[in-house]
Amino acid sequence: MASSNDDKILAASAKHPIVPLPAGSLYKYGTAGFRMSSDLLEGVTFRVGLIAALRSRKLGGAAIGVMITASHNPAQDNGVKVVDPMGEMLEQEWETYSTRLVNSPSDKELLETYHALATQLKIDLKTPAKVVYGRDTRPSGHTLVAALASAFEATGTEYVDYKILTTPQLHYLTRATNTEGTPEAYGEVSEAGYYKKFADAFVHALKGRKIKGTLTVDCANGVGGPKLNEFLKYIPKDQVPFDVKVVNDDVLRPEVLNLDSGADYVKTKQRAPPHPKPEAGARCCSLDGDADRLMYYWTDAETGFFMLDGDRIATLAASFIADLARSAGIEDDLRIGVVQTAYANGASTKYIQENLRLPVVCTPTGVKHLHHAACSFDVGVYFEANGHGTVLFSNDAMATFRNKEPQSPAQKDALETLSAVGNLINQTVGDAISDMLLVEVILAHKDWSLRDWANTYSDLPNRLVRVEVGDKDLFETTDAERRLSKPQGAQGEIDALVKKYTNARSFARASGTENACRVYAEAATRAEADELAKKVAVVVENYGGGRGSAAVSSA
Ligand code: 16G
Ligand code: MG
Repeated sequence: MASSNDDKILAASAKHPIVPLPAGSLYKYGTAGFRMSSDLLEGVTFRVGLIAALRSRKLGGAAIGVMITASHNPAQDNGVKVVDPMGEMLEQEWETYSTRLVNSPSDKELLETYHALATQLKIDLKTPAKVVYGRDTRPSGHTLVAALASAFEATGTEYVDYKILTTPQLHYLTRATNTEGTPEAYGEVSEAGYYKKFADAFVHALKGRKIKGTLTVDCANGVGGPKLNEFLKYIPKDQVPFDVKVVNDDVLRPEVLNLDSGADYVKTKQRAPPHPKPEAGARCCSLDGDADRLMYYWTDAETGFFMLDGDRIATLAASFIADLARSAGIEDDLRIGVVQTAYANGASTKYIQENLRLPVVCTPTGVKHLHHAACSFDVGVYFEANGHGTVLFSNDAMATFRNKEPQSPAQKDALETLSAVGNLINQTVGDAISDMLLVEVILAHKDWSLRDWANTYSDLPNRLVRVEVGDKDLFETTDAERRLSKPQGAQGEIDALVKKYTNARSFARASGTENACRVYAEAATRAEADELAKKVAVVVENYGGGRGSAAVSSA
């Protein structure tokens, strides 16, 4: 069993040691991979490199992606996650294998677990393997990619270091690498290929329509800033005037990353970033630290601050695509559906079902669940309220747009727009830059302002509360996280509270990213939503072996 690679793995592991955690704690591959203070991550990342190499060998040498980012977390954090060949999130079972390998207590046990996994999963370690990787702008990224490279050298794995990328760019490159030279080729295998693909689709999808006014884009001082600036160079300005003001794009001072800016700030604080102060009525949007979430908003004297979140982007995209499908005469051939989580505002769900007459599926939180559910439609629109999402088009749907014989100029126009929209939306994962282009295209087609978009329906007032509990693992959910199955009795108390309010809904779940529970409540009025959230938070605290009072934040 022992091979020369074993000595190399042992030697490399000794250079990137794992930091022991306090007894009873484990490193865990969560909804966003391993994410924590960067001081703890070097050994973890080396071991994730071993997993990525194993995964590639398991899949006959298909390229696997690894992204180093902690998204909207503070600059001192970092994270590492694995991307499957078509750009999807790592298959769920492999999260468990990753957790097992990463928690091996010593170099020797690491090697044993590595071989045990290879045997269990019938992986021939002589199969070639390939991994492509990138990192965001965090300074700790340097050390972490060096640990990855060590793992690939030690295991004889081919690798490509794409240096600084947004998360969706790494997903794009993973898929492009694996589809190169096939009929499903996703695009040129380079960062420039990404810009070319989306710039070209943007021009085609606009079909001569004009984008009005200036769009201000807050990049959270993250990797989205330089990448958006680069992207804009690929737009033929003479054909498509697109006036974009890029702000908060300072990536040279790590301390400003995600500071009072970005999509997560806008969503959780429900306000515009204070710097630079947006002009009254200006069309604004924010990306998060790794450019996979998007929020639109404007501020003016009449309305104050108004936010258009993931639910709004989903409804805008779904209504646009459904209208195009009707104009193209293919509405009966195309199953269009929307995927949301329990956090979607009830008003958006009602609007999709009753006004757009489209089916809605609710899944647990986390991109992989939504993505999976969206695959069951010909056109699956999925968005989390936090602004992460995309639209998936099946190969059949794309073929229909290309091959259907149009019966009129209007049908031809609709089919061409659908094709371009299919190319414009990143098929691998939610992508703030691609989503932003989609929103701009739709607003241009409809000749809508943000206010017109906002007028489609009224959100129910809602509140999100973070509750510190002794043990969040006491809380187990069912029905796509909408009900608690454990602890016994808790759901009954929540139901009794919800009944007392108008149009109300509330649920509690353990966070997948922090040691806390989250409570969401919505109701007909702001006062009712706030009161219900507070009362449900008290129930959660009581059942969770309470630890101090509930910390309330708006949502
Ligand atoms: C992660 C998820 C995001 C989810 C969030 C919920 C991915 C790539 N990211 O950021 O989709 O909304 O966790 O956090 O899946 P929570 O479990 O702490 O509420
Ligand atoms: Mg992100």
